[in-house]
Amino acid sequence: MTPTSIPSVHAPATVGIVHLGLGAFHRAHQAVYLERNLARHDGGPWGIASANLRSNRRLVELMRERGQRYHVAEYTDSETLTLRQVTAIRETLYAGPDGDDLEALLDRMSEPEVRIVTLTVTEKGYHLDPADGRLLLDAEPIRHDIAAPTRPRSAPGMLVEALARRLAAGTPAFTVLCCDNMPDNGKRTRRAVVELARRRDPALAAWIADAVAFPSSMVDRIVPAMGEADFERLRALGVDDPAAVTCEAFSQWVIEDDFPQGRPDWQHDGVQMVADVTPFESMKLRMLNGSHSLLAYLGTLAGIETVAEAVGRKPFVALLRRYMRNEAAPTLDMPEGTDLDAYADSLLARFANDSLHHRLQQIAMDGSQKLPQRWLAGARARLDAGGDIDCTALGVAAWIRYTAGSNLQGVRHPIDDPMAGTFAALHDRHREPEPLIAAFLALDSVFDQSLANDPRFANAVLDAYRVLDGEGVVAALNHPVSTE
Ligand code: CS2
Repeated sequence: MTPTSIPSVHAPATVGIVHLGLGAFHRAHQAVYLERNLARHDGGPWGIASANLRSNRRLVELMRERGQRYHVAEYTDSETLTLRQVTAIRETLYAGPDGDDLEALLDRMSEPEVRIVTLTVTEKGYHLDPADGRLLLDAEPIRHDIAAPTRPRSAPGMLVEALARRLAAGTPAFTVLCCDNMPDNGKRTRRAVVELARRRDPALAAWIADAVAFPSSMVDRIVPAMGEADFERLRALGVDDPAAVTCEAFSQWVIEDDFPQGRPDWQHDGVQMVADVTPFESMKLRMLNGSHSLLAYLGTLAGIETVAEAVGRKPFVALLRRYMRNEAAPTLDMPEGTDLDAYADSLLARFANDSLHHRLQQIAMDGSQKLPQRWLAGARARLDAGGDIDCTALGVAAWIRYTAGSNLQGVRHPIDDPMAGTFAALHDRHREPEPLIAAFLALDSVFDQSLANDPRFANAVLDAYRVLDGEGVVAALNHPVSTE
């Protein structure tokens, strides 16, 4: 394979964006859009300073050691690869409790030149109740940030402290752009920040509510965690870069156009600027992420390791088609001209990209934070319309079985979820399907109780669980539970 190489050639940009969450996704998505922007302008005011708040100090150091230059390997398929050098990230910081860059980060966030703060801190990084979006005042980092607001640990805490400093200095507010997979992600972020600020100073909270814009956005690019085999493949092509990321060629970013302090002209870089991102966000969450989660739990229970391996099996493809056509697409209210069948086809093609080793275990993590927006909101809408929810019910049953910590062959897997302790206790206490399912559905921070108490939903989950646990994944896929 001879990759197409795109070097980074622009003049160094000044920092105008601070990003919280220097993960693989940020480096393969937002930074690539900004790289294009800087290439068009030969530098300019929109370079990025990017920080990790809790983990991966090593990556921060690696980026520094390498002069903040890294590669993004974009695979169309096993034959076609674009290798891009990125230098849009000008500075990396580690502001974890054991790090020393917290002040440097807050200083950066207080500079007048910084006009946008973007975030990819995962769903749980906002410390909001997944079911109803309230700030979790009992969460340890939030309790910490209420007690010691000038030395924050959480992402909302960083935003509140930086905004407080800007207010005190008479510096205009920055715009906050959430890039995590949540519905109404701007509104949710706003809620977290304003509620936390209110604990500190109602006047500060009122200023934030009034002066700070929180546009919502939809982000999309499949960026699996890097494994040794991925680095090895790049080394074989002459790229020895421990900060490299591998991803698919596809990428999409839809942003609500609400940036009172200005923004990059990234509509020329392939970003869709819209008045309302809601339909795009719901489409992506329910169709793409919803399908991903179905594969993650059912696939892992069947002993399958990657997305591409799962969609290489007909019953899984059939399940995804049925789920998308009958349970996700009918709940979406899309702009004129959107072709959801074509979207479903494109998703299946993307999932089949076997150049990506996208591990199901990676997608399976944090289910408690993901299920409400991926499956449960759609299921509620489907039941209200008298429609099917059997694929979703099977997914929920698979998730509950998955949280027992082993697959159907008895192979153990770790449960990476803020509620892992609760799940373990429920599995310990309830050995029979009926009380177990009832106990899980009663978790009101995951399940909207009007859905959990709807017998059509509860019975379908219980039936699916029995088939799955008793007869296996193939039987469950071949005999979908009827919700009639
Ligand atoms: C995945 C997403 O890990 C997950 O939960 O569903 O990271 C997915 O790959 C991205 O949202 C694609 O844009």
